[in-house]
Amino acid sequence: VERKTLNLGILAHVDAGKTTLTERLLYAAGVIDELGSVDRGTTQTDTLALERQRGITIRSAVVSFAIGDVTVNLIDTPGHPDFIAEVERVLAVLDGAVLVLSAVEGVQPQTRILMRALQRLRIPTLLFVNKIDRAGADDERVLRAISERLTPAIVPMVSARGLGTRAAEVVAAPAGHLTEALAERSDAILAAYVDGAGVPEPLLREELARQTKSVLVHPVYVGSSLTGAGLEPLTAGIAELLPAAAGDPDGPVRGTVFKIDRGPAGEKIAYVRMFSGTLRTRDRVPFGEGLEGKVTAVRVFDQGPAVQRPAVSAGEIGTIQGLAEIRIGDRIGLAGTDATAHEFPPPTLESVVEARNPDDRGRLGAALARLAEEDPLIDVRQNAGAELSVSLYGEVQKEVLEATLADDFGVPVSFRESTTICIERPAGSGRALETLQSAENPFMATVGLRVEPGPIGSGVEFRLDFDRNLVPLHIYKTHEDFAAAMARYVRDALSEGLSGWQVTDCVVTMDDCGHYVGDGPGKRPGGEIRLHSGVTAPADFRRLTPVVLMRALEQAGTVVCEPVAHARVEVPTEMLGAVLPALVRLGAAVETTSQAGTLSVVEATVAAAKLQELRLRLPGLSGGEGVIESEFGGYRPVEGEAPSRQRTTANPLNLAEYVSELSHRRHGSLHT
Ligand SMILES: Nc1nc2c(ncn2[C@@H]2O[C@H](COP(=O)(O)OP(=O)(O)OP(=O)(O)O)[C@@H](O)[C@H]2O)c(=O)[nH]1
Ligand SMILES: [Mg+2]
Repeated sequence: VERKTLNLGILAHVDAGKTTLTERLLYAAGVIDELGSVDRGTTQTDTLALERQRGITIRSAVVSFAIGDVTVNLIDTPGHPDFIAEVERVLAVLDGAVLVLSAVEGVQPQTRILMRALQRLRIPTLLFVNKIDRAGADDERVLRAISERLTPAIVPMVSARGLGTRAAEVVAAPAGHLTEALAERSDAILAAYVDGAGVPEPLLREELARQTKSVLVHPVYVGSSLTGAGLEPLTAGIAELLPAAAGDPDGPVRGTVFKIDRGPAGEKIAYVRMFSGTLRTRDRVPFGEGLEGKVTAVRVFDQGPAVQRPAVSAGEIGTIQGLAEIRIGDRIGLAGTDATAHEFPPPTLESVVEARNPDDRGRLGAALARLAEEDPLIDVRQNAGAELSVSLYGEVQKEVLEATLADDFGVPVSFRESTTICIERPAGSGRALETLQSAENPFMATVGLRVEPGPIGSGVEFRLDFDRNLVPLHIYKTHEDFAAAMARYVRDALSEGLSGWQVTDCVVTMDDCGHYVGDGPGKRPGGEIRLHSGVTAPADFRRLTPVVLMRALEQAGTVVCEPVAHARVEVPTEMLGAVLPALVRLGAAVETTSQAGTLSVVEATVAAAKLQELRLRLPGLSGGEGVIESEFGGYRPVEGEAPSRQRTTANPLNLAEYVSELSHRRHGSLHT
């Protein structure tokens, strides 16, 4: 029998039982002889000291086991929203997923966020309602919540008995339900069902697998990772209903890096999912943005921990060593990164981090740079005042960073209070031009740029709009190469706008272009400040772009916008009189108020900066009975005075300073 591979993600709201389920699956497959426990800190995943201390997963982890002829590479992910970036990177490499819920808590905020991402990416997903042994477990209620709040396209596979006790167990759901659910999306099954003849079991399973793999339905299992109840049907479902990895091992090499670890000597270990081709030890491969390197070691996950192998092939997950500059999200075999549209919102907080011992400053910078390789979203910044700051999802992530810096890098630090990260959007349109011949242009290039507002959420769109013959093909291979390089320069320049925040939701058009290749004395440009002479080089376009773009932006003006959250606040109705005015005082825009029995639900938009205050005040306002759920809700213009942020680089609007910093940079003095 040919073996198949399934790359399976385990996703859920925090504490639903992902790591416990992982342990249970490894045990059932015979990979481990003894069951570990999250509460004792003895599981196969959750191996970081911090994970064991806190009993939560912080980093995603890969383990491998077999179900019959299927090798399952399971990726256990963190459920805490502060570590959502770990989940984001994993989504790109999955063939299927199990979304875990608790039979007590049911559908939780993160459950909805994750399910939406899985659906957008069309990842076949089984649902597992865990913890049926716990007091308060109610599978019927959770099933209703699933169909109301996650998806109506569910197929209950089992039902539970003796809920809320250690003896809770599951039995197969009646076949009639399955037939009914599948008939909705299959004419053959519908015909047989209407006939009343009954559909043969193998045909039903086949149709269920087809509909699951096509993401038309989501089979739902229930059970307990703690007692093992319901694990058998779930395991069978994983092997049978989710699609095995496809891809040609003889095709071109193509893989995606989703995690980076360090070996004992500090060497990078990149986790790669191969989609096509075969990557061998000693192969030279292109990766990331135009880089290339030689693979010095390959390990492959195959029914246990990763083991040394000569090669990793299409469909497999392996680790590779030797590519010193590899980063998370890099593609291997093909240039570029998988930095497609993000599935989850960016971090909205940032905090200045200081070494407690001033002598540690240099080591802190190096440690943060290394952590940023493992987690690009922490986005380490150093401003003109030499302060280091990182972006964050929340306070738990901050505590974890603090502990990691102290424990793993020997650098005790303190964080300042977190502040929110704003963005800038252009207020109108602007245009600027610098030409090759002009006296004040220190660069050997002509660049004309127009900036206009784009649709909300559209990011930065870049276009070329000038005579194609003007593209400097002596330094860029093709028009496309030039367009891609310019788009990169533009995006880099927009990372700090007029008020120091990232500029987004805009369209930038390059409407003039010029270069100098030394074909005649008449064209030699003048200029007072000159960084180099001779023909136009890519650096001329790279350095001139921020100058022109910032001038265009200055003309357009920008609006500083702050992150907001959609909050759903549930309080006893008699407390509404106290809660509503408090919301308004916090600047919240109340959208709806509805009443269900003795409870009222208020939906409101709140500045992310006020959310923490609301969380802290709610217990007092609601007699300890308020519940708040919140979700990123985009950005809205700041009312009143707009906050600004110190730049990390010289402002291109001050040309003398900008040029002076560039020449310093060339000598490496500003690099950290
Ligand atoms: N009673 C009961 N407790 C469970 C079950 N599964 C997990 N738990 C407990 O729930 C807690 C969280 O379990 P984990 O496996 O760490 O949950 P997780 O989803 O991996 O959590 P994060 O990775 O931090 O999001 C632990 O105390 C587990 O012992 C179950 O089926 N029944
Ligand atoms: Mg976990």
